[in-house]
Amino acid sequence: MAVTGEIKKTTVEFSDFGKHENEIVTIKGTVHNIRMMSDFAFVILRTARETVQCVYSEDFSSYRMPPELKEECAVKVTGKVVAGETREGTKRYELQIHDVEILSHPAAISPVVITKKQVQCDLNTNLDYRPVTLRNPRERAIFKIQEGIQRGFREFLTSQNFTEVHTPKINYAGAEGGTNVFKLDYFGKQVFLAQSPQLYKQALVGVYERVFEIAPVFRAEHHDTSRHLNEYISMDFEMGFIDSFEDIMNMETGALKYIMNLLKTEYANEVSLLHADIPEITEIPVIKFMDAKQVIMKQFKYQPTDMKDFDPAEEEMLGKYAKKKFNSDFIFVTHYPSKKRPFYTMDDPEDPEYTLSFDLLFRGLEITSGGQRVHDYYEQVEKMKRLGMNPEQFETYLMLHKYGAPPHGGLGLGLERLTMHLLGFKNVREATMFPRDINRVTP
Ligand code: AMO
Repeated sequence: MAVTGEIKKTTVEFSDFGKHENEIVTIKGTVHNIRMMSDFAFVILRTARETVQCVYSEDFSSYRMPPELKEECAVKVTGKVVAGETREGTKRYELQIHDVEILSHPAAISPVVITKKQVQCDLNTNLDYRPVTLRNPRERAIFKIQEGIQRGFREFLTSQNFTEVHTPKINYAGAEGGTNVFKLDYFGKQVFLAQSPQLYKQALVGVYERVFEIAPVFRAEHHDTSRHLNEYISMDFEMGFIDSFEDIMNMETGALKYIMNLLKTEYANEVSLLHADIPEITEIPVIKFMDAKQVIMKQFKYQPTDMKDFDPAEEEMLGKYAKKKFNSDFIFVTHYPSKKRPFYTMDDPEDPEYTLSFDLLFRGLEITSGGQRVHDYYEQVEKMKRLGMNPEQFETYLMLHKYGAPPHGGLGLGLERLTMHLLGFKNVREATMFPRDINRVTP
């Protein structure tokens, strides 16, 4: 026997029903729902991205629906494609059932109702039964949208001559500092799970000039909040030969415009199913960190407890400010205080108390951090020492600087956080396929 790579199709896709009007076709899928009426029945078939209405009636054929045909049976349905009309006057195709071949039977009935518009349970139960609850069309649309975001990021950056890379997740050092790093016993040696690809994406600027990565990263967050996960997908890029950190903000704005457009065009069904409010981006306003603090204190009459960072309430205020003043869902905040930014961040030569860095807020939530990096070897070693770090522990990282690095910078964008606010969710777990948090490592 030999295989040729040719994929023979014996069934049709729902998206091709228009080409088969009034023809007999066969389609594969899973029985999502059976609704019995007095003298006919609707069998709703779930396919990869759609639900297909199949109609059973003794008028259509001599086929009789067997009692063992149940929800979640995998089936092959043969029937006639007929066109009906939607309320909007467009054609809606359905299948008049002539025959159903049952390919597999579930062993048990789903523990949660997934056939209604929304999964009928609380978030915790939804997450407990994720392999099943994700079958709900609305639930799975969330992660189709997430696919679109990643695809847009990848397509846009590839068009800008970025190289896609994968960096190790078992690391010799924590990249972001702080205490939220998972320690791992690696054959008797202590290593860490990657908090971000930071050290490697910078190294790769010396190789490819422009790189990006979409991959999981790990943060040992010890608290249970609606915006923190212990494992999340970080969409990172790093680019060399920048003139200033504004180049990075421009690249991100370009990527976001591309992503939103892709969602509107190629994910329209999911966007409509989820009532997603896709933002219009023409330009994104920029405000300096200290000016943002002034806005918070003067316009919102709020007294911050920390003048070096924002708390979630302050981020929300800035979101409102951006909407009201600039009609923008996004706002870049630049020049964060040096004390709050990691060791690789370049200080502002005009005022070293602040950095050439930024965060991007989307509808009042931080979704990105980024900035220009230190590229000079001596400067980086000196900054590490100033921060109480031992440069010898970062010997491989410092090879970039020691053996020559162009001026560069980049950013990290949290996929789940972007999805969360795009879809108007209150909890980041709703935008996470299989969340890991302080209380959850299953399923
Ligand atoms: P930072 O640590 O700010 O920066 O992370 C970047 C973005 O990642 C998301 N994020 C999280 N999402 C869910 N759960 C978490 N626990 C979590 N922590 C962070 C946020 C955040 O804006 N190396 C830098 C990026 C860079 O400068 O290139 C970094 O990782 O959306």
